[in-house]
Amino acid sequence: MATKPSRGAFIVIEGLDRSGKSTQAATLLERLQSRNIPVKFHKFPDRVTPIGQMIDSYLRSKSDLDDHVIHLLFSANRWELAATVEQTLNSGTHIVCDRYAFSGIAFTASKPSQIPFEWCRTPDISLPAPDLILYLDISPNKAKERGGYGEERYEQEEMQTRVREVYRRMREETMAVGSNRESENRPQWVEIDAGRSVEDVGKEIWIHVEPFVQPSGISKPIGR
Ligand code: T5A
Ligand code: NA
Repeated sequence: MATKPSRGAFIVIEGLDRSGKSTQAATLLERLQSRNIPVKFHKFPDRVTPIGQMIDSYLRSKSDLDDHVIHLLFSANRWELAATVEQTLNSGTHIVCDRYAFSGIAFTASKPSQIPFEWCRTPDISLPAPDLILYLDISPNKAKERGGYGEERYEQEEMQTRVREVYRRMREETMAVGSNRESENRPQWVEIDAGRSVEDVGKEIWIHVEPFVQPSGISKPIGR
């Protein structure tokens, strides 16, 4: 049994709808578990909680909500689990998380209602920040060819094209070298070509994840 690290790594998988996030999260979990590396899985939206049920109903177009309201519910859904995330990391267990605050910002900021980017960012400020963001990049055209596309509210090509642009902006902002203290603690954002086979994408993900899951653990405090 591997020893528990000082603090676990918070690894987030992001990307357009059908970019393969859930497939890769499952592969990564198996890889970690087969090496006896302690890991817990989260997924947002977590459709099980009372807030998550409202989100689920909205996404399946069974209910309608103002764009601001649904945005705040997505954020509240993350805040519901923030303390658990922190406890898990501090106990030395890693977290693999399928979507996080970046999805929240990218999707709302891409809506026709043109809610300002800064407004979209605000409710998620101070949430535990990931150490590593694995952004699965795919063209909306290619994503569309994959199974199940078009069943939920945001799964249309024009929307996904805008979402991809917002992800690009967030990547640039996250990776920009700043002089402030926060920049020392900024997450690492890696872009992965998700248009390849499940195996190839999985191999590349592992190359980026391995340094974060060493027995020595993560020494820096959890970011915000
Ligand atoms: N949302 C989410 C917000 O608006 N605000 C928020 O704050 C958050 C958190 C639901 C929606 O909510 C929005 C974003 C979304 O529009 P969800 O529950 O994560 O979010 O959506 P799901 O429908 O569960 O997942 P996705 O559509 O995003 O798909 P995945 O997880 O990216 O893709 P996956 O792995 O399920 O694969 C899709 C299909 O492609 C195949 C799979 O077998 C599957 O059939 N596939 C591949 N095919 C070929 N090559 C590969 N490499 C493949 N990888 C997978
Ligand atoms: Na998914």
